[in-house]
This record gives sequence, structure tokens and C-alpha cells, in this order.
Amino acid sequence: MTRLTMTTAGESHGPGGFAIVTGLPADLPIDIEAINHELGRRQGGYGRGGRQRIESDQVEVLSGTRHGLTTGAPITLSVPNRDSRLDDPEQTPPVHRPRPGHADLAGAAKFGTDDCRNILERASARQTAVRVAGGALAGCLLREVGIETIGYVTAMRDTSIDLTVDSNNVNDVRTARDASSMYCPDAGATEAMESMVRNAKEMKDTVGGLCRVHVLGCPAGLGTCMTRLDALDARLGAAVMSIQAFKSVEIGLGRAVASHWGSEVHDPIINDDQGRITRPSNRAGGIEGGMTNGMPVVVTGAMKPISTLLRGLPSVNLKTGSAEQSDYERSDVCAVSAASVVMEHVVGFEIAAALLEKFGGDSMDELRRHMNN
Ligand code: EPS
Repeated sequence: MTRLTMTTAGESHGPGGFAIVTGLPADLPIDIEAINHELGRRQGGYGRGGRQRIESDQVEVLSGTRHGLTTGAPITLSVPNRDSRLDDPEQTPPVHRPRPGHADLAGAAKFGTDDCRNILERASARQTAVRVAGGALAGCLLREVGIETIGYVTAMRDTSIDLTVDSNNVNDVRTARDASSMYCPDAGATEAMESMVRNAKEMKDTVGGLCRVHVLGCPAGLGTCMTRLDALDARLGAAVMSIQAFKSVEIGLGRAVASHWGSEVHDPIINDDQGRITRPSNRAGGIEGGMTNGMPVVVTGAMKPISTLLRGLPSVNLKTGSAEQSDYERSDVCAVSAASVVMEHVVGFEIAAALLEKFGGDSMDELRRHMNN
């Protein structure tokens, strides 16, 4: 069996973002409209910059499908850039004054240059477009087997919401999220967050926040306790931390476990009225010992404020050595809403990978047979 993998390539102002996805079974229907819908959501959210008025992201599938179904071969995805101008020295000038918090300075040191342009072009969150495309592709598989993901913005500075999402309320939560300019399923919190973004813009500053993803319908036993790097929480952690600007990831209660007694943290194991084992709470966030336990998987990630500030931050010109404000590149004031879409899809991708590792199957029929067994 091939492990589900995704390799991406592309620069922010190059011809596009590209991904090769391997390991999906044959005969999976690919819902291009659903993938494009997620690409559209990723471009949205209050606080985004001018680039999103130029782009209109749409995926092109260049290999691995026929008549709308996967063949089992590697799938090549392309999300072309309209704002493609990488080789024009006037349009993409050198960047000598690194932005604190961005990849600029560390990348310049690593690659031995005083021009951060090559680094920022690859480090740019523009790359998340094709990652969303790959994640939404894996989402086609999840949907076929009854697994559902939902991601939203759960906090920004001193405003936060705390929701329990299950099969009874997931549709309402999604409707409320989709009605929110911040992708936050609470109208009051949305208003507060919008006003923070407005303030940030006025101050020529930026603002980050927390995103949360719930995965419903996961069978128990995805991931493993046997080889620790394959533990599902370890893999979800790596996936979420690989999103640009993410500085922490938590499963379930997360770091709050450190401030409670064991009896307040661990979810009791009880029989329901039909004698089936169930859990009355889900503080573990659906994962125990690196494996799903049958409860919804709940992952929260923190995105820092975007490191490109209109007013700049103290920096040093790498060419001259003089103290100057950091360079400004067109950017977003807040991209937390978009990040919630990215997070939903990188989490979904890892869940799909763990599902295929447990059940396997070269075709959808075979996967379903294995799951039914
Ligand atoms: C992004 C496109 C980029 C940035 C942003 C995300 O476009 P441009 O650099 O042309 O304005 O707006 O990138 C970053 C936040 C970053 O750190 O590089 C996008 O499509 O999401």
C-alpha cells in the first residue's frame, strides 16, 4: 500500500501552486466544485489584502483521474497564479530589510544571501492554496466514508467562543460560520473580531487568533501507540505546525490539562442505555494513546499576527548594515479566517492518511469492504 502523501511546489508570484498527491484508492469520485468552493473560502475572511482581489483560485487536475474518478495513480494538482511576475526585477524587487517574525532573516542566513526575495516567495502563505486543494481532495474520500470535518475561528485576542460540535448541531454551526465575515459561528464574537481587525488596520498593525477543527465520524483506532511518530496526535501536531504562522497546536483540552486534577481531565468510560461503551465528555479531543477513541477529534491551533506590518518593525538592512524599519510587501491585516480553512484541510488530510493506513484498499470498493469488516 502507498502511504497518502502530498508534495507541494510553487512560489507566491510564480506561475502557480502545484501538488502531487499519492496513495488515494481508485474509483474515488473527485468533486471539483467542492474543492473550488474550499479554495474560494480560503481567499475570504475579513482583513485580507489586495492579492485576493486579483486571484480567483481554481484547481486543475492534471493526472491520476479519468471520467471524474481516481485511477490509483499519483494525482497532480495545479492552482495557477494570476499575479505571476517572479522574473520581473521591477515587480519583484530584492528585499534587504527582513521582517521580524517572517522567514526572511533566518532564510537569508541559511541560504547565504542579503536578498530575502527567494525565501519569502516560497515561505509565503500563498502556498496554502494548493494545500487546501490537496486537503479538499482527501476530503472527497472522507465524505465517501461518512467522516465530516468543520473548521472555524474560535478566538482573537480577548474574544473567544467554546463550542461542542456533534452530529446534531454540525449543520447549524456550519451555517452560522458561513454567515460570519470572520468564519466564527457566533454573531457577537464576529462583530468583536471584525472591530479588532479594523483597529489593527488603523494602527497599521496585524492580528492573529485561534482556529479549531472538529472531525466527526472517525472510527476508533486510527493512528497508533506502537510507533510514537505515527501517533495521530503527533501527526496532526506536525501538520498544523507546518501551516505558515502557526505557533501552537492543542488536542482537546490542550495545555489546560496542566492546570487541572486528573479526575477533572480524563473522560470517564461508561455504558450507555444499550450497554455500549461511551464517554460522557471529550476532554481528550478524541485521541488517547495516539489513537482515535471514537469521539470527535478536536484540534486547536494558534496563528500569530502576520509579520508584514504596514508601519514596519525595527530591522537591519542586510546590504548596508544600517538600522532601518522592515520592508513592506503587500499583505493581509488578518488571515485567521483563511487559516481556519487551511487547518481544516491539513487535519482532514492526516485523518484520511491514518484511515487508509488502518483499512487499506486499492479501490474504494476494497476500502469499504475492509471498513465494513
Ligand atoms: C496569500 C498571498 C500573498 C499574501 C499572503 C497570503 O500575496 P501577496 O504577497 O502577493 O500579497 O497576501 O502571504 C502571507 C501572509 C505571507 O506571509 O507571505 C494568499 O493567497 O493566501
